[in-house]
Amino acid sequence: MQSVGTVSDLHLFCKRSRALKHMAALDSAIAESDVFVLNGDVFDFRWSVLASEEETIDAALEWLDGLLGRHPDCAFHYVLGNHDCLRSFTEALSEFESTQPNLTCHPYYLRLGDTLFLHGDVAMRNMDAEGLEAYRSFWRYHKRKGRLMNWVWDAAFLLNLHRGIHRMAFPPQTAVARVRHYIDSIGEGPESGITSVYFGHTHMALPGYAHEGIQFFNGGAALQGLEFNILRARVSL
Ligand SMILES: [Mn+2]
Repeated sequence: MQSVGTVSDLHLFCKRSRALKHMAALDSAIAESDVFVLNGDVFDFRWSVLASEEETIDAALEWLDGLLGRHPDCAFHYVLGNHDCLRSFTEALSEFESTQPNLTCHPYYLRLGDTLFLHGDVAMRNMDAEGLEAYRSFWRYHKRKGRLMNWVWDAAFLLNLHRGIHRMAFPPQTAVARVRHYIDSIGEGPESGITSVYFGHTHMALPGYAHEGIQFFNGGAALQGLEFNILRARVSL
């Protein structure tokens, strides 16, 4: 058994992110983990408050460098999400990865023994690998949103509308069935020995949702007004 921790949807650099409040908890969780999975949307290039894309890339790598440096004995995995799969960032990240002994990056998913980690943007609709590729191709070249849209979302968060929006878009049964559809399509379903799946993206915390032989877990999101959990898995390798 290995102690594996995971977190998703920190949305660092988005004004509505509350991730910085959770840094001490994140460091403690990593200190107790042999393996730690960053499960996508760690950084938010769509809503970055920094001056430019380049500045956001630099700040993201600096943040990662600090994190990896503080925990040299932990094996980190970074599974990309839709908000951090920007081509310019993933190119810089892959160069950075080659200089880091304890970091491995994964564009779509990571399997550790009987457990699968994926960001969860496959919950948008029923997707196979090709469908996810099509969805991601939009985000790879996505430009940062301007002040007006940022203001609209600020207002939605103030009024707490975002909670209802996520709840309506992703009822647990629907989200989990779509994630299941994807993992079956890539041959990583229960027949292949998978028993647990960790995903994020939907911003709806799931403490363990049983669906046809698999337990699904979601830590929620470190955004204003939403439930957020750093999760711990016991993975048989
Ligand atoms: Mn996402």
